[in-house]
Amino acid sequence: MRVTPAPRPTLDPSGPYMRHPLQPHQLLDRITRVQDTIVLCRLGVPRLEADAWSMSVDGLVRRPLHLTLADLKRRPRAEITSIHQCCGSPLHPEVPTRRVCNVVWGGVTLSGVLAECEPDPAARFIWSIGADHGVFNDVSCEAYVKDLPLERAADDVLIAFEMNGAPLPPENGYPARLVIPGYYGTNSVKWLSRMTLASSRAPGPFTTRWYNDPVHDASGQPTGEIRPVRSIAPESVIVSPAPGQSLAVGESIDVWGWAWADTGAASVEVNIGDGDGWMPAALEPPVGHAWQRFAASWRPRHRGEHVLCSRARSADGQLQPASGARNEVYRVPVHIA
Ligand SMILES: Nc1nc2c(c(=O)[nH]1)N[C@H]1C(S)=C(S)[C@@H](COP(=O)(O)O)O[C@H]1N2
Ligand SMILES: [Mo]
Repeated sequence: MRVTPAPRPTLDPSGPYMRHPLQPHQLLDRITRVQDTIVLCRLGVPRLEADAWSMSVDGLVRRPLHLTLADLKRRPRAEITSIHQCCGSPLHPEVPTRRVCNVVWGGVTLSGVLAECEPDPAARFIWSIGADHGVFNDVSCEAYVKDLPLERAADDVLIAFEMNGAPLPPENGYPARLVIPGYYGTNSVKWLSRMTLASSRAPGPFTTRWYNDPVHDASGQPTGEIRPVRSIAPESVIVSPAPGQSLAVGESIDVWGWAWADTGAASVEVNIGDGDGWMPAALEPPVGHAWQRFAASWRPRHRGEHVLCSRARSADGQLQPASGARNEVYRVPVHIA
């Protein structure tokens, strides 16, 4: 099955493009402003005109669909608030990048669109094909393609055309993109041109070559198997205090930040580097896939340099690791005067 979109749009810029992300201490807003959201374009930014754009839904379906932006907007509008996180470079999957934001997405549910197409029982994956094309890491790509297991196409997965109530900016996928709350951003294909239902995983470097993690057994040894980078692992960042901040000994300080995980964060502990070890933080309950605020109060007793950090545990029991992973603990050095 060919996955080439036609005709090919102009890319501006062409080639990898990203926006420098906010640092954790800049994540002060619960909902990230659109201009501050992360931007990751592996091949470039297609410049699409809404009037000329449409997407098809085809493959193993009884009724293929052809949807314009007006068609999408005529359907019941759905809205979800969700963390949106890049897993980092597919060439360096263990390096933490902390490219994350929390966004309100508006659009239509993928499940509603799928119900209209009447999928064949043999369909197991939804291939999503973007309008971008080009070269990444010396590999030529006809299009950016990802696949989603059909069982994850629950009611919170959107074909989104809005971010925080406004049309998507070109770099975030205008006119329409996929949004899979709780999955790393790489799965949420921008500039959708086609969705194809298939019985197998999609071919292409972004599914078969990059974005696959080695699986480890209970003792930490690699099993030789790989797992697609999908579900977001538990993570937390301290927003305040900021790195390098000077604090007064004996004064009460509110250590706060955000925690998240695909299954929701169940608990957060903070370590204030004052010899007290890990202590529990107060944590908001999970709501959908939005990030959750945590806070702990601390009265520094010793002058000098301290390193603060936090670690989240997900509802399915995974603990944010100290090192060696994209979700490793984030450390905040502070000075106590
Ligand atoms: N078509 C297409 N979709 C894409 C990408 C891309 O390069 N092309 N990048 C992916 C990656 S790696 C991430 S992290 C998110 C980023 O979405 P954003 O730029 O809107 O934040 O989009 C994903 N969807
Ligand atoms: Mo990404």
